[in-house]
Amino acid sequence: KMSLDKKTIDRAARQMLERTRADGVKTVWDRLEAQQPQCGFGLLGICCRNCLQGPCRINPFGEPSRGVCGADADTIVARNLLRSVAGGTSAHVDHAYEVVEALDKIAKGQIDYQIQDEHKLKAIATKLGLETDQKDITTLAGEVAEKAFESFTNHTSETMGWLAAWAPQERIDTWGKLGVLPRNADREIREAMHQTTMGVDADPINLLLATVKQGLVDGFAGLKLATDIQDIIFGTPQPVKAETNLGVLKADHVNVVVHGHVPLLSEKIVEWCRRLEEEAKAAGAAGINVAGICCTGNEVLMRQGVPPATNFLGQELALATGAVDLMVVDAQCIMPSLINVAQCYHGEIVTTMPISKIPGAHHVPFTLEEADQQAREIVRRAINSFKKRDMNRVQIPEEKVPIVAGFSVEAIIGALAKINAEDPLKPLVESIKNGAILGAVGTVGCNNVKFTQDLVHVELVKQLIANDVLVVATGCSAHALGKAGLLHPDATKNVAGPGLRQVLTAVGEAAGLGEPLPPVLHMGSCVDNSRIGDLLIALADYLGVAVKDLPVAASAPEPQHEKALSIGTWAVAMGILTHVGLPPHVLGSATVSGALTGQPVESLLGGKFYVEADPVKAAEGLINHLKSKRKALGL
Ligand code: NFS
Ligand code: SF4
Repeated sequence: KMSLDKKTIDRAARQMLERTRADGVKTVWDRLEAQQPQCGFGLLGICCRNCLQGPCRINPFGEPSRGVCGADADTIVARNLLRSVAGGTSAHVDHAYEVVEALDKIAKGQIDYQIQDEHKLKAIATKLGLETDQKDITTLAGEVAEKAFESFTNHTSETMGWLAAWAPQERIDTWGKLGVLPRNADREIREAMHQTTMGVDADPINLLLATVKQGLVDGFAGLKLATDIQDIIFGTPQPVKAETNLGVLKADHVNVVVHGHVPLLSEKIVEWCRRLEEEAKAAGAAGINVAGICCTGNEVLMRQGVPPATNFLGQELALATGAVDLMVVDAQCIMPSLINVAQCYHGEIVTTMPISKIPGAHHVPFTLEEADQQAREIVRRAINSFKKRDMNRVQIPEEKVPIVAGFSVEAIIGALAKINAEDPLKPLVESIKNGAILGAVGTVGCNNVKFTQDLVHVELVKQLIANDVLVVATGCSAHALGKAGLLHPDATKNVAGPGLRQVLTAVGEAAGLGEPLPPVLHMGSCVDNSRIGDLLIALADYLGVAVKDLPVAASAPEPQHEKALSIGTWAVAMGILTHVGLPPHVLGSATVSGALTGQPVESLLGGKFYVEADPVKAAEGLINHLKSKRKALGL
């Protein structure tokens, strides 16, 4: 049996794992164990079941070397990878589509959501080439929504609008030469499904190029589009203080947990938790406490200061506290096992989307038109559930750690403007030039149960910041770093290297915070990786160089979801070295894995994948990369 300290570095999680073990409740760690040994063909990516003549599998050491149709390992691996990346892309694009639909309905006056950031709406409209003068906000919102819809579905073969408006010309030229400029998201995702069906594409390189195209669809029609529209509707984040880990749950409160990704629902839940306080008090609670899990947790943290309870691997453990009265989910990263854990302890699981149901959950079909009624109904169910809670079975770990989040690009530039109002990027760029800051790394993505939870995120980032690397984080990585205390000014004092500490202290003081900025800037959810992209594009533009030449890198230390693959592909397509703690299932093809991590992809795009499971070695590798980029720039 695996020991608890091999499962997680999070003390609250360990406490809950002791509890589930004592109670005989299975968790994701037990199920991983039950799956051993995992299928070697699957791990290598050399099984195919794309047609009914299969399933076929390739013997990595000899025969058979081809499937029934004649497809070899290179074809099968590349085809499987393209399908996975298209899967991740489709998740982000569908998410983006939903928020665009909301913007469109706001413009038509059909739903009870407001536009919180008119300034951003105008900025985006201008970038899209729309006339903004003398137009009222709703008209403009309708026009922006229309433009956004075109990026999903236009009927021409022109390049996807959201990409054309925001990608640097140098990249557009590079992608154009490779023939990977996407037309529109729906068409490209459909094409990827077609391309990978039986008897279509057998050329691994052609399949890899199609994979790059999916990465661009994800980056621009998924991530960027979702963030832009969410900022318009819900506001652009500004620095916010909160606490994180399971200790944010409150024994005497009704505890509502929002889990999933799309803020359309979670924002309304947060609002109704505030509005129904009195009903909760009448039911004997001290009030309503709302906490977040996974990326929708990040969305409501960034904009509303809602405390994140835990990240991906902690979702079952939150229920094991016996204190969660209701967990409401939308889509993505939701383990079906939640139902069993809730049944053993307490709490109701509520699903809300037509595409995302779980047997045993209560389903409330959430619609934009009736969002308020449905959110109210869900929060009332939570109050009812609280009444049924057995207080003797409540066990909430004490761990809660203070964090600062909310670092949109606008917020970062706002802080820097306090040092130099005319030229806000200058202080940051000067600090990079003079070596006080060595470079920047974005750590993003998931937990994966194959790793000790949070270990790779935390140890990697400690090394980076100690070596004066500025870290920006999103997704479950940001959660992991928050629980470890790295999203807090104290970490600047205690962990950051001297150069980084001095810069963050100066910015913090100038911005009137009375303390340094944290060494890790929490930039939001996984779709908010687009914020990192925006920041890099702005920095490159300022310096007059290409993004691929900046001393920066990306890392998904513990990747799990197909979305992590599509985000990583986008990052590599942007020209960024992208570290992953674990490779996708491609090792069965030397052609494919070699191309992704070597010269072929790097020479074409400027970026490539870098696989390293050991966080200390990975930090070393990333730091060496930053140094070589500095050298090439003459720094
Ligand atoms: Ni990103 Fe977020 Fe977490 Fe991974 Fe899942 S919640 S969208 S996919 S596991 S970081
Ligand atoms: Fe086998 Fe080819 Fe069918 Fe795949 S497409 S299952 S390799 S016959």
